[in-house]
Amino acid sequence: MNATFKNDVDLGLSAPTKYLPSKYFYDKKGDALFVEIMNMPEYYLTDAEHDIFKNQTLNLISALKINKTINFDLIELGAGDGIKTKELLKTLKQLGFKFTFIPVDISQNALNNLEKTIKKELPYISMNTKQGDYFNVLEDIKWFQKPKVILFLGSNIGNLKDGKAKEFIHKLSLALNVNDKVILGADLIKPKSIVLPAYNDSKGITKRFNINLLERINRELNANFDLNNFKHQPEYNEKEGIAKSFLVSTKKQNVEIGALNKTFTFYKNERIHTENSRKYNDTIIEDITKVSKLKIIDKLTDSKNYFADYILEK
Ligand code: AVJ
Repeated sequence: MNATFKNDVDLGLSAPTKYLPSKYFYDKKGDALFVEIMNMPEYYLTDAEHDIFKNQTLNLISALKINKTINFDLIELGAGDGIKTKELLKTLKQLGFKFTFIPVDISQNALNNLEKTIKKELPYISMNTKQGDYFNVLEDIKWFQKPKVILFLGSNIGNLKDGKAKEFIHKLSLALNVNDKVILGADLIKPKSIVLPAYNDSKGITKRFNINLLERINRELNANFDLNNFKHQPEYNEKEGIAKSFLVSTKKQNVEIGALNKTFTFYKNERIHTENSRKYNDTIIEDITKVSKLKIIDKLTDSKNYFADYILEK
């Protein structure tokens, strides 16, 4: 894990246009900041998808067309704090469905937190956690024997460029059997006045989340980033439907990364691209899924029409 982090940091900061992969946001501190992000008023995504899971639980379950007599695996990719999923777990159990909940996350810390809350609040749920990168985990779940329902919520797919997202959906479909289902959460394209504040909140939580990536490099790779010399810069292009986050060097500076034995130079106003958060419409989702064997069989949206959960079937 640390070896790939080190290599990825080296690759990204040596590139002509500097970047860092957004998956490295999620260390212990990043997990806690992301929970804060999900709770802030500007971050409408969580409330919108929660609205679907809370107020349309029965529609969601019937769209999945699950056979009540057969045990299935409910596998969540990128589990987070589970607030939305708990609505589904509770209702499935009440209705007498038989399943094992398998949350997957890159962060073992996030999985431990989730396991604690589920054990406390829904002790009757059978649960196995799995740590790993989404792409790698697909290789393992391919061999699971039971029918599967995959949850890929929160517009987590939005961190992937469309090409990567296609590849991911294709790989996901290869890990599934005929009739298996996917709930794919996608934030919908909407005006900048709504999207941008979600990535530029008034309390500066997103800024801390972004800057934590540099702090993590300082901590884990023995680097000397001066955090005061970088600022958080979010952008949203409404036409493209992509929110992008950058860290901007406020002056010319050198940064040493001990673990790499290298010095990196940042020019004044030079940017490090740290994240893409793609927004969607039906056409984009159709394009991303069409190369795979997954068919869109249903779509649920929240009351404000901000967010959609697409139901895919193999
Ligand atoms: C977890 C990838 C869905 O892109 O909206 C939140 C992460 N980044 N604020 C998103 C995030 C900055 C989030 N996803």
